[in-house]
Amino acid sequence: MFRPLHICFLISFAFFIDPSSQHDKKIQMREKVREMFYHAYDNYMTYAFPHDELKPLSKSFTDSLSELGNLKLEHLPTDYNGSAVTLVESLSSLAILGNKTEFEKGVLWLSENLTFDVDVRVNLFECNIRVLGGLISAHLLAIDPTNRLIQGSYNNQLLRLAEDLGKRFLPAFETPTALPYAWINLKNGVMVNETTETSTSGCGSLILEMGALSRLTGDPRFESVALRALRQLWRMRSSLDLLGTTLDVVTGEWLEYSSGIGAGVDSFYEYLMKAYILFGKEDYWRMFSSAYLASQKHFRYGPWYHEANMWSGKPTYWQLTSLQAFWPGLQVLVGDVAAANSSHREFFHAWEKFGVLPERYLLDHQMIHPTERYYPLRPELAESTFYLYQATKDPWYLDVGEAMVKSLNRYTKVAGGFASVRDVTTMQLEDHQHSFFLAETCKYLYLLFDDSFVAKRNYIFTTEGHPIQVTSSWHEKLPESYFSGNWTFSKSGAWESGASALSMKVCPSIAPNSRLPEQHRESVCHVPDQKIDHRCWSNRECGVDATTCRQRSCSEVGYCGLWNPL
Ligand code: DMJ
Repeated sequence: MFRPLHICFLISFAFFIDPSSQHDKKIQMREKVREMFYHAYDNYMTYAFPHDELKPLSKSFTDSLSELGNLKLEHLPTDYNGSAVTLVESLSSLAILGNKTEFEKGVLWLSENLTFDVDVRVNLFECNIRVLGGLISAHLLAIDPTNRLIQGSYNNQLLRLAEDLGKRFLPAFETPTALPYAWINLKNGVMVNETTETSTSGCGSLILEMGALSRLTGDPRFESVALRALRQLWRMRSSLDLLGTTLDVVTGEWLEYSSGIGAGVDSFYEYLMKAYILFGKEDYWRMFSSAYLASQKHFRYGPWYHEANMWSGKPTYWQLTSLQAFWPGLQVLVGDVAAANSSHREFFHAWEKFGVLPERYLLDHQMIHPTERYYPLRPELAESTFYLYQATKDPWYLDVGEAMVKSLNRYTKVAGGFASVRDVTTMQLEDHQHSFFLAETCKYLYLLFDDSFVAKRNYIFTTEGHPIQVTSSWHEKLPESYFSGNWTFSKSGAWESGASALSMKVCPSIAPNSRLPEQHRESVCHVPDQKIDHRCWSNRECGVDATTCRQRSCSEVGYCGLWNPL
């Protein structure tokens, strides 16, 4: 039976040898990213810590853990000093950068000072991925004997904090549908007249952190509520296996029928796949494969993804959004490397065109969205670039990373840190350095140029970029030998075929072509582009698209793709 390629992808980290020409460049770029990280981190520590996030233009702070709920500072208790969200978010990156001293300092400070007994309303999803995920990942890194990040002074304090936070989440799940409220007051539970509206990603992407918390504490409640919510969400899918974007947690009714792979839904797909990798339950795989197939059938248009109505499958919005750029990374885990590559090129093309990625680009009008013109230092393109480089070792992805590093330094670096871009057409800046810049953007760029942290080890990264090691004791199927060097699958080179059974299933079956041996085809109609990097001078060099079976053409900038409308 088909198995996705994530297993061999994960264990293939160690088996590539870099030509020496790439080696020097990677070291040089790695050091540039290290500088970026510390410029952002040091400024946060100087001007914002222990508050949540840095305002790099005014060299001040914002308590975003609560502002994630649009709650402004005046609604906060006057003695509230924030929850050091950026420090929590930075720990796993500090570990990856090998800074044991700063990691240890951060862990000990949080152990002594962090409290969740505060009268603050927070967004469950954001607090889960940033704070709970950050604490769990840092705890796992702190107790990992191979890292030796902490010298004797660590007694599971971060895990105790995570457990306390997890317990404060539990009242959110007390709804008639088992779907959690989107907002929770950390001290008082669900507030009177709390909104009952949430999003698919909001209630469908809690399982990695809550599942890990249960495995680590032995308290099954965290995993159980997150799984119950996920199953309920899946039961609400349409006959096309599509979900909407927003819903009501009390009535269980969909509020927004249109959805895609971006905002409001994105990490729902990601967590089904990653939960399968981390816990090995067939259930996750069954849900993921149906959801993924539906996304390919109903959202994919060549290398792009539009939105569609969950009941009819009819396209609704034709937009490329910055959040969608995580999708190629997910596709690498699935084994759809060719599809990942073609979409990734589109996102990078947009990055090159504007200098950074605009939040929303209207594909049908070929213009940036009139109001969503910002780039808040998002990590998704760097994340996909890292995965694609790991899967292919194509040096082109290093060039992509280099271009991104250049743009970030050129447009967003200021004396007080890195600032978000308010408008990508003018590069006017905004006074905010989001914590995910340290948790994800810098981390994925660093890992692109130096993957020693993941070499010979199997991690999944949460949607906020926090690593959690895949361990056989949490996994329903992994044999003990999985970690000790059973590399036969990757050594056989089977991963290289680039096609997965999933992509075969979504591709229509028409007459086979003979240009390519069976094992190198993505589908029976697939004719590959002449050049492996899809570059071209003319249409003659372009093949037939695997999913739609339509002839690809050469774009103005010299890439094969489905550029002509139907
Ligand atoms: C991050 O907080 C997470 O990756 C989340 O899933 C959505 N995207 C933001 C950063 O863009």
